[in-house]
Amino acid sequence: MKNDHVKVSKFLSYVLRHKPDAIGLDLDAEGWASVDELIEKARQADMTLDHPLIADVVATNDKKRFRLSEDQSLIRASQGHSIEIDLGLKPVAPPDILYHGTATRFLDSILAQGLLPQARQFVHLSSDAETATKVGARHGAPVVLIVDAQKMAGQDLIFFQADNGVWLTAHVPTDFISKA
Ligand code: HQG
Repeated sequence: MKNDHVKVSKFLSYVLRHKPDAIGLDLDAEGWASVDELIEKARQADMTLDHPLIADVVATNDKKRFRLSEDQSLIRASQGHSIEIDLGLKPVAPPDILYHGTATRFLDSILAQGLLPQARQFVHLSSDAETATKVGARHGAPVVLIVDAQKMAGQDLIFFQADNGVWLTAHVPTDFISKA
């Protein structure tokens, strides 16, 4: 991503996932904001945005973090929220195995409590170990955990898949976690 795109992506992540109040932005129950209102409220916070820039950031974002409505008038983050919103996702049968990347220093706690969503609404899981390694490395020396998603699904634990492919679940109990 271009430098200015990274800055815009970080700004959008902040206001669409965590703190819309920081710029007085309204999100609806499913996390959508009006693009016009976003542009105006961002301007008041010294962040210059316009429709073509937002469309470009959405289209080229490395993790496809955001989505525009079909008529381009609304925008939301595809996952990663800490605020309470309903993404309106339907439960999906997961692949047999999913991966979670974390930092080695969290291991003892995770192996005692399972994976918790912490500040976010869901535990985030990847379908490949490489992505999980990158996610874990954001927090320190990375370690990849294997989640027995098939066994979880067999016990009626529910999975969702965000628009950008990230797998989401409420909690992964320790029984289903092993080290890669
Ligand atoms: C850890 C990024 C101790 C968990 C990524 C993680 C992802 C525990 C940290 C998305 C624990 C939370 C989410 C327990 C979980 N004890 N630590 N019981 N249970 N943890 O950032 O999964 O770039 O909220 O392992 O790519 O790292 O923002 O979650 O290390 O998709 O789009 O608590 O964020 O995407 O950290 O990352 P995070 P995450 P974006």
